[in-house]
Amino acid sequence: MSSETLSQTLAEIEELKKKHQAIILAHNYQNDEIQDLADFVGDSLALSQKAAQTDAKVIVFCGVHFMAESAAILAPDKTVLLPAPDAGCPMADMAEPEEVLEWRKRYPNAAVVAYVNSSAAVKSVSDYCCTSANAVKLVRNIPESEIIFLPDQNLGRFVAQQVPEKTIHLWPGYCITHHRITPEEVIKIKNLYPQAEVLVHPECRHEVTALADFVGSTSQIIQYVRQSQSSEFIIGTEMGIIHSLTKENPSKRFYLMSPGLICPNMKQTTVAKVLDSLRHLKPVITVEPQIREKAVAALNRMLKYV
Ligand code: CIZ
Ligand code: SF4
Repeated sequence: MSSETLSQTLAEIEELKKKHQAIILAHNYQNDEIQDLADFVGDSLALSQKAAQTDAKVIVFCGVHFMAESAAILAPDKTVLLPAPDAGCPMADMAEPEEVLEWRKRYPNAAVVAYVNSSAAVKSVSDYCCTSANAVKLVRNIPESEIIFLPDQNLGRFVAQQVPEKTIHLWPGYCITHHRITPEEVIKIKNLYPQAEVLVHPECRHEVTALADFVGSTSQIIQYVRQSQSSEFIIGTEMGIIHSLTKENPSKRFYLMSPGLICPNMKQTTVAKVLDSLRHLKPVITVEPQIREKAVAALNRMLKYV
């Protein structure tokens, strides 16, 4: 898109936002230009909460499908649009509600903790939801001592290390983007930038998180950098986060841990698709009322313990 076309498109987006009382929410992993045009940038829970609290009638959710579903669960009276309707999450697809029910039979005393990266249907057959920012705290605080953690085995393993007093059954899912990083890559980049602090997401493998100075969600990594005295950081999560980090900390330097840290689904949202979704008020993401009711209960149970 030429810069003239881009500014025309942005002007039209602004006009349509006013006309439809819409706000644009973008995940930390979105393309830079999407983060720049958004009203709020954040992690999936913060964005869903924003969706629930805002006076806007239309939410344009720049992210992947399960995130727009979470917004629809928490803001059922609003129209939630997902400009990139094919943007799914391969990890969320690694758990189906029928399988969860089978695991429940296998471990009848276990509580099911579902990472937000799961479908509304999976959340509806789970006891609690969690995010990567609060998974450890939630698992530690809930009364149950036996837990089925799904779908991310890496986040589950990280939680199990921090909460050794509980028995955690790990679902075999993983994020194709984070799971790909190898410890060899981390060692190589650490040798290149020996002064840098290493910050990684808990969706990375255990062998990778073991080499980090800090393990946290996107919001926690952003907060860590804000407070740190260091001037260089190696970042082990999806590359989109570098945009906010650089904007907020122009004098600090950021090195992406691996060139493979790119989520193709997150990158499906474009400025043209945002415009299109506001023009046609489509595609709308909805959640069936029976599923929504149970999923919202799992989300609310999370809020009680974190
Ligand atoms: O919950 C989110 O937004 C995800 C998927 C990652 C993170 O760490 O924020
Ligand atoms: Fe899913 Fe991984 Fe992409 Fe997040 S980064 S949306 S977990 S595939």
